[in-house]
Amino acid sequence: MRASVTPEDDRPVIAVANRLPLHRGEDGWELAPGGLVTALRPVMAAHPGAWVGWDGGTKGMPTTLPDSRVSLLPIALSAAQVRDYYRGFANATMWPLLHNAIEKPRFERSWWNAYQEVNRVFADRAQAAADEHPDAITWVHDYHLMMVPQLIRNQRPEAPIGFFLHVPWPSPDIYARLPWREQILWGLLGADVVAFHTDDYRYNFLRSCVRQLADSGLEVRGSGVVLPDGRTVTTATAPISIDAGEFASFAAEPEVKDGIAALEDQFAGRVLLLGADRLDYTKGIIERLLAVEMLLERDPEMRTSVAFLQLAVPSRDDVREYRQLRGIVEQHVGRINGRFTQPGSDVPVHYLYRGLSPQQLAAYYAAADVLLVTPLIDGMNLVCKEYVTVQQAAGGSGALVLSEFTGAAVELPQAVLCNPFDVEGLSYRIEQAIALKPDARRKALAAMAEQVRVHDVHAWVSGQLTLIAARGAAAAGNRR
Ligand code: ADQ
Repeated sequence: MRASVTPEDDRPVIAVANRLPLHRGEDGWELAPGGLVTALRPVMAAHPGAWVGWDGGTKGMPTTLPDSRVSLLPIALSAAQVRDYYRGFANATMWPLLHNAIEKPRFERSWWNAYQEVNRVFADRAQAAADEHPDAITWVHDYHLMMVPQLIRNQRPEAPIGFFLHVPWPSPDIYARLPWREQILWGLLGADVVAFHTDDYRYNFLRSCVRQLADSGLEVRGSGVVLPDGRTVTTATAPISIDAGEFASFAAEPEVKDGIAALEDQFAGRVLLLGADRLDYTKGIIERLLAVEMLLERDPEMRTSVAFLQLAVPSRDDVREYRQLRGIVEQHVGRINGRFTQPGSDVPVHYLYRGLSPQQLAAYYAAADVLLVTPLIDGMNLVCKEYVTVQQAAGGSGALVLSEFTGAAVELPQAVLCNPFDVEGLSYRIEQAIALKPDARRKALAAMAEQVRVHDVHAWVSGQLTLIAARGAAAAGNRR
C-alpha cells in the first residue's frame, strides 16, 4: 500500500463511521468488505489516530488496527438501537430518501429519536479520542452520522471537522419530504467541509440549505455557506476512488491468474457478461436481468453464445425491502434459466450470492468481456473503477456498460452509457457493448483506467485532509 503524500502527513485523524473496519472472517479478524472501508484504508495506513464505529455486536475485536497506529474505539448498540437507528432511520429512512426515494422512505418518530441518541454516543466517543489527539482532524462519514459534526462543534468550536457523504444528495423537493430536514442540515453544517461525489449532489445540497434554512439568515456564497454566526462552511466535490495500484497488482498474482484460467475454461466459447453488487434495490439488478432476458429472447443464438454471471454480496437482509429483493432476483434468475437453457448446454445466467475476496473478484473482472453496472442511482460506484483497472492491468479489452445515474458516469464518459429505467434500451446497449470492435474497446478502456489511476483514492484522501485542515484553520483564525 502506498503512503499518502499530503502535507498533513503525520497529523492524527479521527475517522467516525457507522462500522469499524474489521469483521470476523474464516481466518480471524479481517478488513470488512465494502466501499467505505476500501476508501479509508490509505488513511488508516498513513496516519495515527482512531476509528470510532459500531462493533456490529462482535466481541474481542483488536484494540488497534493491524499494521497501523490507529486505535479502534468500538460503540456497542443495544438491540433497540440497532432496530431503530440502523435498520430503521439509516437504512429505511435516509438511504431510500437520499437515493431519490426510489423505494418509499419510512418516517417513524421513534427511529428519529434513536438516530439522535446514537449520533450523540458517536460524537462523545469522537471527542474522547480528540482528548488523546488534540491536533487531530475529525473526519465523519456518511448518512448514518449526519448530526455528529454539529454535536462535536458544540463542544469544540475550533476543531477541524470534515464530513463526506458517500451517497447522492437528491433534489431539494425530495429532500423536503423528510420531517427532520432542518435538523439534519444544521447537523451537517457543524463541519468545516461538507463534501460530495459530484457537483450535482453538492448543488442539490446548497439548494436544500437555501430552501429550508434561508429564514435563519444563512446565505450561500459560491461554494460556501455563511451561517448566521458568520462561520463559513465549505462544500466540495471530491469523487471517491480505489487503490488503483493495488487492484492492478492483483492481475499478476498467481492465485488470481489461476482463477482467471479456471473462469476462461468454464466460459470458453461464450461472451461473459458480469454484474457485481451489494444486493441492493438501488443497483438495478432486476432491470439488468430483464434486459439480458430480452437479449436472449431476441437472439436465440445468444442463448448458447453468451453467459451472464451475477455476483451479489449479501446486504442488510434484516431490512424488509432487501429480503424481498433477494426473493425477486432469485425468481428472475430461475425463470430466465428455465426459459432459455438449451438441453445439454450450460445455463445462461449464473448467480452467486456471497462475499468474495478482492483477489477472487479481480479474477472475475479480468475474465469478463463486458461489465454491467446499471444502478437506478448510485453515489459513485467503485466496481466499475475496479473493473477497468484490472482489465487494463491484465491486458484485456473488456467493455463497460455504465448507468448514467452513477457518480462514476461523470468521470468515465468513454463507457457505453445506459439508462436502466428503459429496459429495452438497456438490452440494445448490452448488444452494442458485445459488438464493439477490439480497437474501440481498448481505446475506451485505456482512457478510463488512466482516469482512475491518476485520480486514485490516495489523491482523494490527501485532497480531503488538506482541505479540511486548511478550512478548519481559516475558520478558527476568523474567530480569534
Ligand atoms: P456501495 O453501495 O457498497 O458503496 P460500491 O461503490 O460499488 O457500492 O462498492 C462496493 C464494494 O463491494 C466494491 O469495492 C466491490 O469490490 C465490493 N464487492 C462487490 N461485489 C463483491 C462480492 N461479491 N464480494 C465482496 N466484495 C464485493 C457506497 C455507495 C457507492 C460509493 C461507495 C464509496 O453506495 O456509491 O461508491 O459507498 O463511497
